[in-house]
Amino acid sequence: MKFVVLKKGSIILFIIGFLALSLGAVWMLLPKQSYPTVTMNGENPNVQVIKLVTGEFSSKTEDGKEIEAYRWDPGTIVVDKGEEIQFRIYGVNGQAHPFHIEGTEVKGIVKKGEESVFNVTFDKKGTYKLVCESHDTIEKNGPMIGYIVVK
Ligand SMILES: [Cu+2]
Repeated sequence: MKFVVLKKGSIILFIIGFLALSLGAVWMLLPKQSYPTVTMNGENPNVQVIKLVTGEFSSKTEDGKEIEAYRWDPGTIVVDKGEEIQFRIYGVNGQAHPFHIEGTEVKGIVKKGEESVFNVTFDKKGTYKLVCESHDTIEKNGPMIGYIVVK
């Protein structure tokens, strides 16, 4: 008759190994995509939603001249390559901002009190400019240019 002799140490090792495998299996089954600090789209969790507004800085120089600059806010956005992004841009300051994103087919207009919604996926890494065609330079009350960093 043969007996299998189990030492206390080997039983503990077996239990630890079993627990590690179980935890690994649970971790593998968990959903992989999470953006803890960015709003997710409730209807489609695979689309990352980025919300912006149009803003305005205004001031007066010492000789009484009014100066102003329109801005996208936030002005810099970081997204992942190959990820579907939904932009939701709400018009607060300025009547209308016709825009395009350089290096893409994206173009549209943001009007005061309205939300402009479009989806875009960036297939190449780089920094893309969101350009307001009415306010793209300081002379035209800009620069109203946002930077989309695709990593
Ligand atoms: Cu503008």
